[in-house]
Amino acid sequence: MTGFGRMPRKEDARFVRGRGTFVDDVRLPGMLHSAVLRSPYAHARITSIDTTAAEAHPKVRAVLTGADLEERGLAWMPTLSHDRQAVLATDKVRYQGQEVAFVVAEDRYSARDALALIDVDYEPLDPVVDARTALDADVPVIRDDLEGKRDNHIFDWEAGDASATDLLFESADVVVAQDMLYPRVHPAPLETCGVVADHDAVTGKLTVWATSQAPHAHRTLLALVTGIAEHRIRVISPDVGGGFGNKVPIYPAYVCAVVGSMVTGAPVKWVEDRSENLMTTAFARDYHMRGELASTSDGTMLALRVRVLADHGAFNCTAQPSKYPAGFFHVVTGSYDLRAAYCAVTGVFTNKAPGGVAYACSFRIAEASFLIERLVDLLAGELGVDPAELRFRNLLTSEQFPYVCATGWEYDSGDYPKALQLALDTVGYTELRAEQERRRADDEYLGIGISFFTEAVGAGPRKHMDIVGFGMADGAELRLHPTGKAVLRISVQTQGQGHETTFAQIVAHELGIHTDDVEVVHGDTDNTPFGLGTYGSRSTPVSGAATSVAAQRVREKARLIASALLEVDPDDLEWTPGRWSVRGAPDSGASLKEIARAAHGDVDLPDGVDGHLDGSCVYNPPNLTFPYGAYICVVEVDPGTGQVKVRRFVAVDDCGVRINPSIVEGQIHGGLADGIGMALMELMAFDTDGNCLGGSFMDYLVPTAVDVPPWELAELVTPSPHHPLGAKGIGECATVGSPAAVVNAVMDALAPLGVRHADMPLTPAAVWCAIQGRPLRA
Ligand code: MCN
Ligand code: CUM
Repeated sequence: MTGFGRMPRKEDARFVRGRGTFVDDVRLPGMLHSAVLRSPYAHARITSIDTTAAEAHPKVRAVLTGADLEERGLAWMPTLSHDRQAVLATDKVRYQGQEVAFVVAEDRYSARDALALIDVDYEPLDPVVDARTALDADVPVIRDDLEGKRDNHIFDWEAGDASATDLLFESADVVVAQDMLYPRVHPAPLETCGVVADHDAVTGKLTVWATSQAPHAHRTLLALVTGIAEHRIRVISPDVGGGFGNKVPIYPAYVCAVVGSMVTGAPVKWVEDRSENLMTTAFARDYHMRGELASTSDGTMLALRVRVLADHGAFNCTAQPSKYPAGFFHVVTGSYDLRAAYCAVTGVFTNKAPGGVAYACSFRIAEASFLIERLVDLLAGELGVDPAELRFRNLLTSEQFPYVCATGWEYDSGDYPKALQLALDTVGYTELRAEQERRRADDEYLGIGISFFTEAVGAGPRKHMDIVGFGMADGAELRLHPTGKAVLRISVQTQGQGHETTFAQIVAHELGIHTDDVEVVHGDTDNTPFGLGTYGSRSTPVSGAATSVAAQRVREKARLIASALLEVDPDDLEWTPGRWSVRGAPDSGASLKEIARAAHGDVDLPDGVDGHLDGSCVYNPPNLTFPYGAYICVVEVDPGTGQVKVRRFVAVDDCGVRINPSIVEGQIHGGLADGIGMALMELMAFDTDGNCLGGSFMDYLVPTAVDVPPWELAELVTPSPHHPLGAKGIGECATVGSPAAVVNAVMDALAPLGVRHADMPLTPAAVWCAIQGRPLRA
C-alpha cells in the first residue's frame, strides 16, 4: 500500500500472535510488586492506621501511608481541573475504594496478603450519594480539606445568551421539556491500568512504563507532582489494551509506585485488578439534565435551554483539555440551526469515585448530543410530525458552512440533509414505518430511532484548550535513512486505534513510498517529540496533520537535494509519487531512495540544505474538526418482559477523507456497540450508603457480540477545509451518536403504550416499569 485505502493493521501481526508487550509484560531485574489498601466506606474519618504487622511480613519491603507521603509533600496531587486529589488518604476517605495505604512486596500475592495486616480505624460519616441533594443545607461537607469550604459546590458555568433564549421561549408556539439522566458509566478497557516505576538513585533518572494515552503529558505532570526534573523522567507507554479515556489521568497508585521505587531502590510494578478499575478509575457522564426546546407550530426549532447538575465525585479530577468545566457541552445545539441557546452547568462533589469524562466522550458532547436528540424526538411527538421530517426542517444546510452555532463554535463543513437521506434510504424508512403500522395492529412493538449528531474533535486551538496551561500542539518528526526507509516519531499513543498503520499510510501518501518502508515510533518520551497525546479523537486531526506537513517538508527538501543531484533548477523538477523528475524529461529524475542516499553522499548540497533527508512539524490546530453522522436504530420490544432486541443499526458517518476505511469502520463498530451498551445495560450504580454496585463484570454489564446486530454502514466524505489531508477525527463519533438512536427507537416502539421517556440504561426492568407507569426503584 502506498497511500490511503484499506489495508490490514500492521500492529495486528504481533497482537494476533500474542506478542504484544503490555505494562504487565514488563519484568525488570529485582522488580517488586505492590497493592493498594482501599477504603470500605464511602465517607469516613480515619482515626488511626497501624502498619506494624504488615511491615513485619517477611516479603514486604515497604508500606506507605498518607502520613509517609505527607513528609514528601506528596499526600495530595493537583488535578487537571484545578482541584487536588488525595494520593493516600490522610484525614478522611471520600469514596468507596479510595487509596489508603500502599504495600510493596517481593511478589504480588504477598503484597495483597499484607493488606489484610494493616489496621485502619474509621469513624463512618454520612455519605452524599445523590447529586441532587449535594447542595442541600444539612448534608455533610465532603471537601473540608479545602480551606473555608462549607458546601459541596464545585462550579457554575454557562454559555449562550440567556435573555435572547428566554424571549424566543416566550414567543414560541410549542415548548417541550424533559428531565433526563445520562447515568454514570465506565469505559472499562480490556487491559486495566498499571505502571512499572523505576527510579535510579545514582543517575536520578525515573523511568515509568505506564498504560498511558498521553505519555508526554504524564511526564510533565509527574515532574510537576514529584519535583523530579522533567528531563530526568522517561515515560514509556508500551502496547495499551484499550483506553477509551480511562488512561488519560494520573492515578494515585502511579505516584505511590514512584515513591515505592525511591524508598526501596528497586523497580515497583502496580497493576490494578478489574474491580479496582471499575470502582476507582475515571468514570464517565453522570449528568442530570433538564432540556427545553422551543418551536413554531410548523416545527421550526427556535431555541434551546438547558440546565445540568454534574456529579464529579469526591475530587474534581476531570481529565479534559478545554478551558471550560463542562468541556464542549456548549455544542448542545447539535446539528440544527437554532436562533438562540443557553446552557448552565453546576458541578458538585459526591462521595463517589472521581473522574467525569472518559469513555469516548468528546468532553461532554456525548451528553449534549443525547440531550438534543431526545428533545427533537419529543418535539416530533408533540407536533405529530415524523422525526425524520422534523430533522430535515431544521438541519444545517451545506451552504451554511462554516457555521457559527448559537454558543459560538464554528463548524467546519458537512452535508447534513444528504447524510440523513442516505441513512433513511439505507434502512428503507418508508417500508419500515409501514411495517411498524401493521405490527402495531397485532400488538407488536417495533421502534425506529433516529439520531443526528455533530462531533467536535481534535483539541485544539489554544484559545479554548490546554492542559494545566500547556497548549495543545503536537509534534511529528520524519526521517528517511540512507537506504530510503522512513522512521516517523509521533507524540500520540495508540490504544487500539491502529496508528502504526494509518500514520504510515499518511507518510506513504505524501511521499509515494510503501507503508512497509515506514516505521512509526510512539509511546516513549525519550524517542518522540512533545505533544499532548491521544484523546478527544485528536490524533488524526492534530498529529495526522503534523505528520502530513512533516512529510511535505521532507518532499520539498528532497526536491532541493534532487536538483543538486541532477544539476537542474528546483523549479524544473516535477513530483510524481516517490520521485522528482525533470519537467519534460521524465526519464531523467531521482527516486526518494536515490535522493535519501544522495543526502548522505558527496553531492554538493544547495545552500541552506544541511544534509540528511528529514522534516518535522509542530501542528497548532486552527480549529476543531466537526465530523457528524446520521444513525438509525430498529428495535423490537417485548412489553411483557421489557426485553429490547436491536434488530438493525444503520450508521452514516462523515469524517472527511478516510485514511484507512477499514480502521474507520472498526472505530464505528466499536462505538456503536458502546452506544447499545450504554443505552441498554451499562450502569455504575450505588446504594444509599455509597457502596459501589458496579465493581465487577457480573454487575457492570458490557455488550458482547450477541447483543449487537450486524452493522450497516454508509459514508459521506466532506473534507475538513482546514486540515491538510481533509480528515476529521472518528474515534468517538459512534459512541457519542448512537445512544440516542437506541433510546429514541425504544421510545418510538413504546409510544402507543403512552411511554414518553425513560432513563438509560433501558434494562428489561426499566422498560417494564416505564410501560407500567411505575418508578423503577420504588
Ligand atoms: N482515521 C482514518 N481516517 C479518518 C479519521 C481517523 O483512517 N478520517 C483513523 C486514524 O488514523 C486512527 C483511527 O482512525 O487510526 C482513530 O483516529 P482518530 O479519530 O484520530 O482518534 P484517535 O486516534 O485520537 O483515538 C482516540 C479515540 C478516543 S478519544 C477514544 S476515547 C477511543 C477511540 O479513539 N478509544 C479507543 N477509539 C478506540 N479504539 C480502540 N480500539 N481502543 C480505544 O481505547
Ligand atoms: Cu473522552 S474519552 Mo477519549 O477522549 O480518550
